Amino acid sequence: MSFSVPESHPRYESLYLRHLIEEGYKNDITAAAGLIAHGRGECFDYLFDEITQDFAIKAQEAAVAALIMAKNPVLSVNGNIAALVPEQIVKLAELTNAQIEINLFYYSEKRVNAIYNKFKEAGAKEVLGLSKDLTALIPGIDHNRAKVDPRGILKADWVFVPLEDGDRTEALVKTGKKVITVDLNPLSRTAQTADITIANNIIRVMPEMIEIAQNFKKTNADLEGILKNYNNKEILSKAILKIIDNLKDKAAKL
Ligand code: PTJ
Repeated sequence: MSFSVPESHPRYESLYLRHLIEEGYKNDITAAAGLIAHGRGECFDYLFDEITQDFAIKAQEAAVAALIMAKNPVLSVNGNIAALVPEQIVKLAELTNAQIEINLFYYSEKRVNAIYNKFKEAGAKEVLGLSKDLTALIPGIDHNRAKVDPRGILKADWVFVPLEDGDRTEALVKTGKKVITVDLNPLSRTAQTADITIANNIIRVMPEMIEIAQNFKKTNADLEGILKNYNNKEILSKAILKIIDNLKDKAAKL
């Protein structure tokens, strides 16, 4: 499918992202429900003026610090992530020595293979989570998502799970793992359960996290201090208050 919207269109970027998600769907990468999830994300992004807010920068910095310091960091990827930001995931994995593992809510071998190929094309040296490698189980999940690769999520200490549904985050936290999520909805179960919640659009998060990782390395940043001073409840509360204040401001300006 070609994308014919002119760059001069005021909603060009948003429409282009929809196009990527649609293409993903047509190529067996994105689940049908991924289209709905994307629309929900768009709605919350409006409430944040479609820009990275201060609380998101704080969460992104803590997330990068955690991934760099982790013993076994894993970036868990699904169909929406493969459609929107495959190259940036590969880059962040390189910078943080993390593994990339496919883990799908709407599992099918066809989708796993299409997503695997997408990450290989994006330059990934290794991608875990092929169907034949899902030989371990995360307790507390009743569906396919429980199946993981013993080299990846099973032994991970920190797991990055962007655009996630809630029950796996809870199960991962229960097994003692630390979870970083990216979710524009600060009220979602995932957002409320994760150790670090980045309420920002994945399309902005990835390049910003890459830049943060590069800067942290260059400046020898105090990663332990950054992580120690991070308070996710405070960040979530700021995200929710931002929505309230923003709506009040907009209503007052009418
Ligand atoms: O590829 P699969 O089979 O693993 O399925 C992936 C989806 C996303 C369909 C599945 O995990 C799902 O149903 O997720 P949910 O429960 O809809 O949650 C996704 C969350 O991501 C929602 O709270 C959205 O607001 C949020 N979201 C959507 N797009 C973005 C986003 N957050 C950040 N950036 C986005 N671009």
